[in-house]
Amino acid sequence: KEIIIATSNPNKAKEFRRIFDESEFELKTLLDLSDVPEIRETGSSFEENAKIKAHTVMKKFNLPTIADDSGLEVDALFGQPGIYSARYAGDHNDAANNAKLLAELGGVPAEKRNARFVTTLVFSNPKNEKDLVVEGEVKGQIATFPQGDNGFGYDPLFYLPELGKTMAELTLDQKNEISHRGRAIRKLEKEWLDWINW
Ligand code: ITT
Repeated sequence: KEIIIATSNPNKAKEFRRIFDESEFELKTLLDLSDVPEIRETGSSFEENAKIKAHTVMKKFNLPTIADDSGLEVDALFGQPGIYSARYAGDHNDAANNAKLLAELGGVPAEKRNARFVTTLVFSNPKNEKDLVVEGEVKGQIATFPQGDNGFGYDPLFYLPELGKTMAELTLDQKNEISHRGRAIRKLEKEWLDWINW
């Protein structure tokens, strides 16, 4: 059974693949497909953007399609960068995004650096009229300097107090166990059995 993950982000793709490693599903991402239509993330929420990605890709390839729209919400920045997480500092550049985040939080003390990662997944299937939508989150704090080489995006700055580590110091499996994305994917797996018409 083929499922498309409507992402061009190789790191998201890796996290999805690990969870579906031993399943009956064959995952394809936008990195594996040609003639991928242009996708414009013009929505004003994670859900709207995930729907745009899922619908654009599902209509083109006529296969069950999951889209992930995700980001970082920082309390002291009133929820920013939020849906603009990928392009916070201009273009899609993790190092520049992290530098900007640290600058914006300059002087903010540890107890006011709370944040969450959030993922909204939209699963759209040609044979189902409605989408399946789930969300996953993980809470943490923004560190004052980056640590760790794993993961991507804001992971080196996302500190998990219970583990005493940043997300970038976790292995792929450890990240998937606690992350917004891992949680959302497992929720989706539970719900889709009652929903999907293959
Ligand atoms: P696709 O739209 O092709 O899936 P994208 O990277 O543009 O890829 P988003 O629009 O959902 O995806 O932006 C998500 C951004 O949020 C991502 O680029 C990171 O900056 C950040 N982000 C999301 N999940 C993250 C994670 O698990 N760890 C670190 N940063 C994350």
